[in-house]
Amino acid sequence: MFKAVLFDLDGVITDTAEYHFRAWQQLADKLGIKGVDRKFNEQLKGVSRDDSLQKILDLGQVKVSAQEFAALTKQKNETYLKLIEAISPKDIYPGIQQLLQDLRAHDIRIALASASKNGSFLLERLGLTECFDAIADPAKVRHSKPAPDIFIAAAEAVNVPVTESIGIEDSQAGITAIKASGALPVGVGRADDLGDDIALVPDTTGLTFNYLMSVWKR
Ligand code: B16
Ligand code: MG
Repeated sequence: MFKAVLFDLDGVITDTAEYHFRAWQQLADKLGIKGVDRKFNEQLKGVSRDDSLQKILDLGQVKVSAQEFAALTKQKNETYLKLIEAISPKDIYPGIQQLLQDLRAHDIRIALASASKNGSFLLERLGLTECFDAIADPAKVRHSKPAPDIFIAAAEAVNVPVTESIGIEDSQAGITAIKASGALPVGVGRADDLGDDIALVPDTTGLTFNYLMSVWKR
């Protein structure tokens, strides 16, 4: 039996992936960079704030100074924070609360493995902080997704070997990170985006405790 579940946040627990996308789109528009569409956004999901901006600047072949770079990431975060201003427990994706309860009832550890520096704030706003045994700090890991560091840190934070953990992700970068960590990946999304070599549910209603058990036994 698996001993821990390592959750991504944006796009798995709630729909903030959409707000990250809109905030990046606004910034790209201001910079006159075209092509930050939903397809391109698949490359940004799960990717840190700095790495996301770099990908957008590369797309537009735009170069900025270190100072401008910092100002742009600040601007994006301010836009994002405005977009999530009204977020509340009603925004938790369907099935997530039940899954968290079932995991707790079966004594499975629960950790957050989000790339987002807004992760703790969001869990608080969603009323989910108490449901988590640990929150891995993305500011403290050396390499961000697609590197495995945040998933390894999340498993360590709950004292479970990462190989006895399931990681849940909605992003290409995150699935790569889970695979590299040694945890078992479960994707929320489409095979076209996440690959056809992993357990996949189209949306979070498929993320039941029984489903995770069936995936673990495969
Ligand atoms: P922040 P996740 C990731 O969160 C998002 O998918 C990604 O779009 C975002 O750039 C990254 O967090 C950093 O977020 O700017 O709030 O620190 O999917 O790993 O939960
Ligand atoms: Mg995500």
